Amino acid sequence: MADKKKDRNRSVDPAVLEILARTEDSGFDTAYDRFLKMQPQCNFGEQGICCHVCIQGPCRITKKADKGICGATAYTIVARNLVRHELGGCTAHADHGLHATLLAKEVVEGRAPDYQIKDTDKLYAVAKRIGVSTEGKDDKAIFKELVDIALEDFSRLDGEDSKWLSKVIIPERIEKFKDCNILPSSIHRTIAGAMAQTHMGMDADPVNLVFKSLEVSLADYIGEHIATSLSDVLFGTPKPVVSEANMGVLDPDYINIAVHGHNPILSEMIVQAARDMKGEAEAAGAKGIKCMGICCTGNEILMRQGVPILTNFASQELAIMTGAVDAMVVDIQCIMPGIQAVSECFHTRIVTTSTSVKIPSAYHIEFDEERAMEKAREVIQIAIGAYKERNKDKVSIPQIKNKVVAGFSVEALLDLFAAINPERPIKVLTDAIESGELRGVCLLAGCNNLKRIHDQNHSTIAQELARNNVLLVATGCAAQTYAKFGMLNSDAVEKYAGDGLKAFLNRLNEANKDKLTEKLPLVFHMGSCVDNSRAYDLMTYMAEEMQVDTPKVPYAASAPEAMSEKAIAIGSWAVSLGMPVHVGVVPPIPGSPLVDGIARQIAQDVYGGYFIWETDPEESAKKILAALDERTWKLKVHKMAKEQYETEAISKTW
Ligand code: NFS
Ligand code: SF4
Repeated sequence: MADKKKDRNRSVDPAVLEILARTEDSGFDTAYDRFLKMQPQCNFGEQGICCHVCIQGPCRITKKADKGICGATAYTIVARNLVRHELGGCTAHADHGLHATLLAKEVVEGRAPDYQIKDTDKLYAVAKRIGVSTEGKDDKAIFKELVDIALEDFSRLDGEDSKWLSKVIIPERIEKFKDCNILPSSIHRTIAGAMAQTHMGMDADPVNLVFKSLEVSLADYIGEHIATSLSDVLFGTPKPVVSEANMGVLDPDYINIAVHGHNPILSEMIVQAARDMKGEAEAAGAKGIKCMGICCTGNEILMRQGVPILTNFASQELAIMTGAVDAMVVDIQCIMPGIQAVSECFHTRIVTTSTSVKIPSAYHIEFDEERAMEKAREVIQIAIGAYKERNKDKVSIPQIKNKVVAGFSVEALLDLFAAINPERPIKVLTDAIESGELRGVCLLAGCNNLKRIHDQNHSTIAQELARNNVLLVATGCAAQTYAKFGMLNSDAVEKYAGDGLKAFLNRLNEANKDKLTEKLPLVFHMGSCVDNSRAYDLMTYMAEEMQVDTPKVPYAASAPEAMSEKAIAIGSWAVSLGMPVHVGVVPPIPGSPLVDGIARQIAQDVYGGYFIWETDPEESAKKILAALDERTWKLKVHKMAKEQYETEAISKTW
């Protein structure tokens, strides 16, 4: 059936297409197959007007029944579902951030001997930002104070404002959040309050619920910022690094271990243990052990260790279908349960490691920070055992991989800029925007979603924006698309960048030529999804340099193929922190025109940021460009007025 084939081939990744093509009728059960079986998907769910908050439901809003059994209308149901989606995202990031904080506590207390403070520069920088004095204290004492502040930000119950948030965003934003009463006190307090507020028979006011959703999103931001900051101290702040990406990184002569999930606490140890256990691998007949990443833990170890990217979210099962993955070691989040069934057709072992992520029939090695290296070695032993059972006849690896230059933390970017302007590095970027060389900055973030053709929105939107001289930063599975597609290297600059972007990057290349081993890429990979906090730090520094509130900065975000609840939480904080946020998959909101209107229009009046829903990639790029141009144009007008009339024409606040 030609049509079925066309639909099943929902990807523009050539490696994925190759695997899909040769498994057309072999009965594999992958996301690409299940997506087809799932059609048509329920329209009530898609619109957000299905409620099952209580078990009188599910209640669906129809022409005949315009209220749920309790009397909840579409706007209540949509807004309440939105809060609950964001809670899903916020709790995931909070758990991740808390895990990093608790590990940091163990390090300080000497209970996690395999980890240490790796980056003292970052420790000092975070301490300075959060307001911890470093005078006369040793590193552990400083780290302890930071950990205490972070723990308090998770657990405070006395209603005091979040300390972490108030230190990392500009004061104008904090005032704004206080005005609207959405400044979180602590992450767990916000989560509990929001969950209670969405219980049956609680809040029915859509505006009040939307404000709560924004408070939840800010709690999400705190969790992310803590996760990134403490991970950098523990594992190092990323610097430019060269690697490669896509299925061709699998090597039939090696034991191949895919690490999948989100948590560097595990993957860092696996990578280290794999290096140490080369001898065992050779004894089993392999040339050694190769680690490679899927999803955000892959981004973490790419950024810090140069470990290659195997694939991104949508195609995680297909990686196993190469027959060359000996073990897929997973921690938390974005792990499709479907990997287990696929793995059973091969010798591949799925190893779960977190007490909150278990998959029936998979191996489970409970990770333990106090015995981290020992546990990592146990996991690798499983991979070595599996390798001995690998069936060579089943191995078929698409010979596709591309060179990747990644590792662009904000610190790394500022370091590049400092080669041109050592006193005020960020001015290199803001000047390029003010002069019109660049049209702005866009953060390309987020997942894959089978509702779209896998990787198509990601790649097309980035190419269009680059052609139009937008500086691109990327995180999450979006960044992995660019890695796989050869868009994280300098060849891509030649191919896709407009003249302004080319000139900007060349100037940086020239100024840093003694330092860089590779020319700069088209898209700057900033890390995992929690590292969207890096992307907002960059916007904050730009706002400080330009002396404006963040909504005036020509900086947009796009989640071209958003899927997870985490993406919804991220999109919402990006809006409340002042970004125009494009989403390439319409979230379940349009069932209430009122809530939809708040998200797309009213949010702008209040916060300066707003959502843009657009599924077509070319149209998406146009809308993002228009959003950036509006801001650059306003900045120009204000600047002219200021010069002409010597007035403070540009107000600092939104
Ligand atoms: Ni972000 Fe990363 Fe990927 Fe989406 Fe999942 S891996 S945390 S949620 S799917 S980008
Ligand atoms: Fe239906 Fe109201 Fe219960 Fe929701 S809370 S399921 S709308 S009765």
